[in-house]
Amino acid sequence: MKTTGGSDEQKRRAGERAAEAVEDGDVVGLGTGSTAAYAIRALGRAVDDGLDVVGIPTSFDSRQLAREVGVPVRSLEAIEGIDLAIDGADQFDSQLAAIKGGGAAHAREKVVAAAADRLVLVVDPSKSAATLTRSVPLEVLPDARPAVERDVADLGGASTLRRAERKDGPVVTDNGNLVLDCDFGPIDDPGRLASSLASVPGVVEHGLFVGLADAAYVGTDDGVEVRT
Ligand code: ABF
Repeated sequence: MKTTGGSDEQKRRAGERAAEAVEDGDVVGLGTGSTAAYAIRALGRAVDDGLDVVGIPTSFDSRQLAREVGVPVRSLEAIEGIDLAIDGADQFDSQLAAIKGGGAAHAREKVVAAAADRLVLVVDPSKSAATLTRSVPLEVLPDARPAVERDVADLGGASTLRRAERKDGPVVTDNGNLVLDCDFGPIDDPGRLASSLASVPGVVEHGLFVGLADAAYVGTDDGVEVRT
């Protein structure tokens, strides 16, 4: 997966600090992306040392990684709740509203985040913004794409179909859908845009996470800054 922004060391610090917050017996949401991957690897080492956890993957990739490093996984439908979800973000603001979906996994990421008692974002400083400005990913039913593009335009956005980097064709999500990256310019009211996007028929899920995150662990060059 393409990674953005900060250094691997910053990402590693953020991910590993979040893994330290996991307690024995926890059910943990396992996020997607390069920063969350550091948390999953750290959890694997903790499991080797005797930590008892169950991981709930947010994507095919996070499931594969968890299996490789020895974190026991279960599916979301098999559990009753999640203690802590650890996940990356593409951009976040001072209210901890976030744009996610750079890895095309935001639908399951949001379900896992909503089911969790706590969501910790693991990020590097390049993700921090006073106002959210990045394109908002929409997971869209393939047949609904033209209709969704028209509705996005009515909301003041410009959509671009996400294309696969190494293949000739669109990105297809783990759920068999397409991704539209929608540029709304600076997003002054993320909550209002989130409500509008949630009501567009054919949008399976949008990548605005508002009121879900409890903390952001920001990996820096010499430590981790915890924002709440
Ligand atoms: C997932 O991976 C996404 O929601 C977000 O788009 C991306 C962040 O990746 P990285 O940590 O590699 O920047 O969490």
